[in-house]
Amino acid sequence: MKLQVFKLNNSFHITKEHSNFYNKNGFIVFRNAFSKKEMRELDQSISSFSDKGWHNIMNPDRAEFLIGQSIEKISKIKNFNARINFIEKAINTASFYRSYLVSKRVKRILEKLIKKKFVGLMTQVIFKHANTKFAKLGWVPHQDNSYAKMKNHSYVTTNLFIHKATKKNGCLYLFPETHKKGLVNFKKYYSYHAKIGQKPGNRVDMMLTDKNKVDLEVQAGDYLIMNGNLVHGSYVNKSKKNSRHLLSFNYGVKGEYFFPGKTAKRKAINF
Ligand SMILES: O=C(O)CCC(=O)C(=O)O
Ligand SMILES: [Fe+2]
Repeated sequence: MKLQVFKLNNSFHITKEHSNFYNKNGFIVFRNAFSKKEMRELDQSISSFSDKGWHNIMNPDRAEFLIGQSIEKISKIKNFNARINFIEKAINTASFYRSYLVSKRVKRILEKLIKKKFVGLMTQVIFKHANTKFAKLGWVPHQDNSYAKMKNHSYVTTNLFIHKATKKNGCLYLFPETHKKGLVNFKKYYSYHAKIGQKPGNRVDMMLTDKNKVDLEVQAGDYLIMNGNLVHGSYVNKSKKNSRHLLSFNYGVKGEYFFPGKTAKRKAINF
């Protein structure tokens, strides 16, 4: 199946057609939701916290996570002032990321599209930086809700694409309409903690065919909104020159129970 993307106008007007597409397919991609400049700024601010292999960064909107994932880096900064400056940068970067997680724009899009009130739960940067160890991880078909375990389609993943993504540089692939099955059985496996040579993701116990698969070849600034029960995965980045960074911002219907998770430590953040 070919990917259909929807253009958003400047006032982020969500139509019945958008809601119908989302409800039927379990996802929607909006073009122009974010500017290339915004994507560059988000990317630049997080790059100070990447490690040598460009491992994912969990919850960049929380200073304690940015600092906790940079301990090695911080311990190498011998100069006192430089160390304090680094921590100050972590605090500023976290609030910059938080401002996107709970932005008016996201609130408007989610509430109009899904007609529910939401809270922010977690964020993650997934790099697949060209020619690095972690570029070689491709996620097996999984449902993001296998981690949060929310009822009634209450878990929603959104992805902001920092870079143009293609099959070659590790784009996502989706199986439209699979969200209709709800949360299915799966084989528990590593995700954030996956090591080189492993295939991250809680693989779904479901028959899937390539015929029903959509490759999510997108532009920088595109915005994916996906039902937490939609089955998806991703390719490895084989490109020698094109990195594929994305920001994953995740939400839950306000007031509904979610599983916090040992690593993600989801918590309700009000808009
Ligand atoms: O960034 C990717 O390639 C896929 C990541 C993903 O699906 C996830 O973290 O749940
Ligand atoms: Fe996922």
